[in-house]
Amino acid sequence: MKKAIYWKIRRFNKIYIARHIGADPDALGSSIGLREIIKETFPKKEVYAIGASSTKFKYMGQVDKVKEEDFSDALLIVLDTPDLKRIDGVKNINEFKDVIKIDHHPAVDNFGSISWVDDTESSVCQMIIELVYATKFKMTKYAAERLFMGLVSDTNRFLFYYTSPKTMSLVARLINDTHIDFTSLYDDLYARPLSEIRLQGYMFQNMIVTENGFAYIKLTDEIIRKFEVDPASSGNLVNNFNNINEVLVWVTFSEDIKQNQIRVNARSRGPIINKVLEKYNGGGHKFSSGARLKNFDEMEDLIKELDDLCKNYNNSNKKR
Ligand SMILES: [Mn+2]
Repeated sequence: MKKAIYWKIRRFNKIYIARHIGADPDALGSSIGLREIIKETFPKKEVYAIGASSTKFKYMGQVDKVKEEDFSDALLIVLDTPDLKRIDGVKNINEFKDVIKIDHHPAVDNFGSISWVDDTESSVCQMIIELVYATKFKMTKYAAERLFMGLVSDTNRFLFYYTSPKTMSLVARLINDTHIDFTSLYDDLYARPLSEIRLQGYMFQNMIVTENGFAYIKLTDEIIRKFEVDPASSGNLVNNFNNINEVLVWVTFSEDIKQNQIRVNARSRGPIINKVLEKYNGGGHKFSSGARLKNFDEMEDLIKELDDLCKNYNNSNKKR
């Protein structure tokens, strides 16, 4: 599989690397990292990392501005994106001559003449490191930093369950080979503005926790503005609510006036939540999913369903 990916990339002179909308460090790190790796290995190729640029994660590197042109002789590589509709910057993958999919989410749409999908992988950054070490691709220090940051971010500093011995050995090899100063990278990844910390305090104080262990917080546009953050970063705070004894599943609902939708970020430390979120224009991993709602009315249905999920989970675990 990895060798086939290498040979396919080798065959194309023009390559576009895409990832999901609402880019996170894994999406940015894998696409920008892979761009640098392909360019280092094949300096004559035209390689672009596409999708909207991210101010929040600008330390991950620059994306390329490309005009919608003729893609008919180009290869498209889609990273970290399980479904066609969430590919950032690509309306129709059929415009490209060929497509490769590399992802660690449970598959939603099957696409690509080569599709390397493995949901036991911690991150797509991990998969790119593996790809380099299994082929003749050349790693660079810049790419290694991006890949390290994406992997660390997606595993929440090696905390999540899909962190494996393979994760650890790949990271050890990466650091050994490239001598990246990895501890200094944490400043970029984890330094946060005071406004966000204050919002987090508000969320801890005001989240509602049901007797079944379901916790949620509704963040209206008014509150998000008051704390001077944006709907995306308020949603990302969901990651800081793990390890609470009384909470099994927790969700943030952030109102996004510009997009006219409610961003839903959900996490779990037991019940499998992605199947529920899929019904609400979303999806993701078993214990980490998201969705988009049209309005706060839809929120009530989702709250009910996730609360019931927790209730059933508690009941079935009691019986054992
Ligand atoms: Mn990812």
